[in-house]
Amino acid sequence: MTDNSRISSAALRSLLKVYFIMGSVNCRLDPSEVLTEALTGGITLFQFREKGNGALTGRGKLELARSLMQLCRAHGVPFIVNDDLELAIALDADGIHVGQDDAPAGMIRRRLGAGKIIGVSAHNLQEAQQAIQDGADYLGVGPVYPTNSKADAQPVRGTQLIEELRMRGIDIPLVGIGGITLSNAAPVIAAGADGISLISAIAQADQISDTARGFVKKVDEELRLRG
Ligand code: 3NM
Repeated sequence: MTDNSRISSAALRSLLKVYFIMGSVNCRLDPSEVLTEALTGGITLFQFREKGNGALTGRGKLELARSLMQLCRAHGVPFIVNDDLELAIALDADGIHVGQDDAPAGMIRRRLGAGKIIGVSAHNLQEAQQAIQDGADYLGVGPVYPTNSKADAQPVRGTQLIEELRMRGIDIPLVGIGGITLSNAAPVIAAGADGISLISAIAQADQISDTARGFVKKVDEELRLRG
């Protein structure tokens, strides 16, 4: 994205449909191969999240990030960096996703620039309201279902939190995250999410591109049903 104006909600909602998150520790195959397959399958947004036991740091992390960003660029899919503001700036990434312990979105935007996408994880109504006030572009809401991909995950919320946020008039673009698979994705969209965010269901799939394609189809169907 070369434009320096803030992304519209409509554009962001469609980018959030199938939001794949991954780092080297999540992959059985080479990360570039995993991401290439996922892009071929039609993922709509990608987040580089290099975290957990054995995660790369320093130069190795930077080099992997750069090569994954190039793959995203070649497919026209925006590249979001998890947490690491300096990395996002160094790469001129398309955006950043931060948690509750990180700097507020407004402060991040001043460093990154107006045109970048800023996502914030929210686990309750108050965190969602605060993130919106701070200037987040979208929320990640979870964990919807039990997950093995995040060591410090909060208690499972089911789809109720998403429903509650929508019922209270929170209209910001939003994805559900945590333990989402092809067989439990539909209720996340029915609850009011614009999309789903996943690590293991895609990164660990036997047929990565077919699986990603399946998620795109499922989300499109559910969005149509929701009307
Ligand atoms: N954030 P999987 S749950 C990165 O609740 C992350 O904020 C969560 O991985 C949150 O799709 C989660 O393999 C892990 O369950 C998602």
